Amino acid sequence: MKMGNGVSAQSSVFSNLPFWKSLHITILGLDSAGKTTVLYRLQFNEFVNTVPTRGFNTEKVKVALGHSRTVTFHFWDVGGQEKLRPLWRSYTRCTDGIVFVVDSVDVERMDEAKTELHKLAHSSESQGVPLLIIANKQDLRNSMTLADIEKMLALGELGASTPWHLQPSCAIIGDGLLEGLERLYEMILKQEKRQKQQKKK
Ligand code: G3D
Ligand code: MG
Repeated sequence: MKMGNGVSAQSSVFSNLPFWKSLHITILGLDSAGKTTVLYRLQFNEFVNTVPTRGFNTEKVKVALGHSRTVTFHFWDVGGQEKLRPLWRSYTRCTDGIVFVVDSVDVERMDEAKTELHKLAHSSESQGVPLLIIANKQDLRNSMTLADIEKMLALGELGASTPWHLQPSCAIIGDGLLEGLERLYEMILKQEKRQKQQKKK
């Protein structure tokens, strides 16, 4: 059997998620937003000192979500420096969900983050892929509120075909991360169901 076509066959049984099912999740965002901190916080459940990501980091992490479900997430943390952003497309081609990390303190670059986020949501590769937007660094005194971030990122303009959730977090201590993943997981299940129903029509 050829492997390449396995994805669509698997997603048809997605609602009864088998225990071995692993979700492909891409972590994106501007450089220094906290992507690598999020990844290693989830992986080791502790704070790890990070260095700027040149290529990408990848980890498989088993995460215990609510209702005693364990889901394996295969995370791809891609560098966010401007020269690396064209690479994002190749990671989002077959992703089940996208985690987009923003620095809640970086007012100056919020507009740049918005541009990249909307580019991503409208690219053909990631059309309809659920988005978990992490408002990171909420521990800092001068962090923007969720309402401000929602407005500055123009999340309301993402369009009906892209499910999204905005999650406040502090990646250094891990606050909000599991909650966010839980929401992402639910959005992925919903989207799969919706796509299955559309195919039947
Ligand atoms: P990136 O992978 O998106 O480029 P990193 O970002 O994970 O490398 O993080 C960039 C810097 O932000 C790091 O600090 C990291 O410790 C810090 N950071 C990440 N998450 C949080 C958070 O929730 N709160 C605070 N206060 N800082 C955070 P350095 O000093 O190493 O640049
Ligand atoms: Mg990094």
